[in-house]
Amino acid sequence: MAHSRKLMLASLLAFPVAALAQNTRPNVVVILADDLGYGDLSCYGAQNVQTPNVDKLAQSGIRFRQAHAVAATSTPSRYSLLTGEYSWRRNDTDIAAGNAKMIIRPEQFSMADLFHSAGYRTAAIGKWHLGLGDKTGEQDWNAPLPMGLQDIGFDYHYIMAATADRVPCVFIENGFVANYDSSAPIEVSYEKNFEGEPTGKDHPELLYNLVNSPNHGHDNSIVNGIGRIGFMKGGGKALWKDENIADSIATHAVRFIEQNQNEPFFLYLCTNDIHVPRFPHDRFRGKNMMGLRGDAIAQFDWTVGQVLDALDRMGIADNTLVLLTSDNGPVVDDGYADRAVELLNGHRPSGPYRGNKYSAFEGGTAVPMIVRWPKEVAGGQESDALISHIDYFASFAHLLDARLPKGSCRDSEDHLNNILGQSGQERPYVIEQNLWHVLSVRTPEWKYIEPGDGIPYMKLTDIETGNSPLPQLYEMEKVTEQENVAPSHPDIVLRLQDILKAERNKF
Ligand code: NG6
Ligand code: CA
Repeated sequence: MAHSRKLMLASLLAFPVAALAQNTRPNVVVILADDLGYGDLSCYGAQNVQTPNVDKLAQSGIRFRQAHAVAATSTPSRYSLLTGEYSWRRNDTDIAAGNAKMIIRPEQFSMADLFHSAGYRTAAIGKWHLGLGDKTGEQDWNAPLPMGLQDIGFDYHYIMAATADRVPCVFIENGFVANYDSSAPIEVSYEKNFEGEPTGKDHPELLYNLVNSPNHGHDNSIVNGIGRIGFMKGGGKALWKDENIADSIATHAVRFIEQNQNEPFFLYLCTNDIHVPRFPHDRFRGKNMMGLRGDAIAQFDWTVGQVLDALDRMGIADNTLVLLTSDNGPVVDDGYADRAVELLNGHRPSGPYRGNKYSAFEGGTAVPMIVRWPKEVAGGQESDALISHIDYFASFAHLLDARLPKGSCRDSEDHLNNILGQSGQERPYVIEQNLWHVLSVRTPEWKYIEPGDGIPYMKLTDIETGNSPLPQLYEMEKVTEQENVAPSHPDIVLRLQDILKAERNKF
């Protein structure tokens, strides 16, 4: 791959990055999709579904071909992005329950703190999945939460506590349940059901919107005719309707943009799409050949369009840096009988890569990434620079010319030059984490997957996990990680093992 690395048109951009911060303070909008694969957008080769808004963004910006999330699942991936610290340095960053405590604690300097301290208005809208409140399982959902996103730098938030398939199925706005219904007090447990409440397991006849896939769980509480993970009671009119989630998220994002159009803002916008349960609004249904999974992609694209339209309407698109990416690779059957597998029709969610979400193979963490900033970045670019979400933090710090507190974002390196499509020093390797905490080192040419004792194949989701008791080495020029060449390249294995060891022992 090394010989094909190029930054098309990048040389058009002659300004020194360091000179930017003083006179240009762009708004920054990070759009983080959920479980959207490398091959799921039409600008990344998808043919069974069209994503015109995302494609337009790519045409007027840079499309990255070697971008990586830190982890192959949501919570560790988001933790790393928002803190600039690898999730695997901590043991409490695995897929969080809906009643997990705040994983990023107030004393940690977050990406929102970075923007907030630089004078930006900051917001988190959409999926959160990084815990709320100060103690796991002890939140009182009927009162303002004692610890929330306001304590880690967000001026405004309108979020789902975890995922759409986990209780509580309500939005939280500025630390309190949105549209709180005092006639239906909320209780949440991940241990036991509440007396008299039906579950998907005992009352499958009540799953009128979406049935769970066999053996996948998702059969605890029933909300909106869909089984969830975890138990909840109450909620009343605060309970979300899955078909309206994208509208709620887009509406709040657009409102935040409108209200802050005259000051610099940072918007961390996390869609629920295309995570399960995939239950998009009627108006996105049936327009592609892939069923609900394709409809959810179309709905994601619509959300992107809403944001871009708002920026245009406010006349601020020119000086707004939009960065679109996904938290981890794709999954087809992730727990609901939505016919996603049967209707793929030849579509390859992870593009050319092996493995999907959860996996140590590239499909787990290779994600789409698009950057657009019309004022400073020429459109129509493609980049093969190796990028990791871990570096967004230090790169944004550079963009803002901000000083960082000691010990903050300690794994993050400044690669603003690459993110803005300029040539310059590239990250020599990225580190990837799978669901079993197996780490890989990916360089432009090689991929080393450390040995691990997890299952090699996840039957539930039909995913190759990349786990093996043996060290694995792949030539990435071949992309597909088929032939383990570790035995014939002991020197390279050793070099990549050393990198991993050094990273692990760094702090
Ligand atoms: C898994 C869920 C899956 C999804 C995932 C988290 C089962 C069998 N599977 O445990 O449906 O919710 O967690 O996905 O319950 S993530 O993208 O938020 O990390
Ligand atoms: Ca995810």
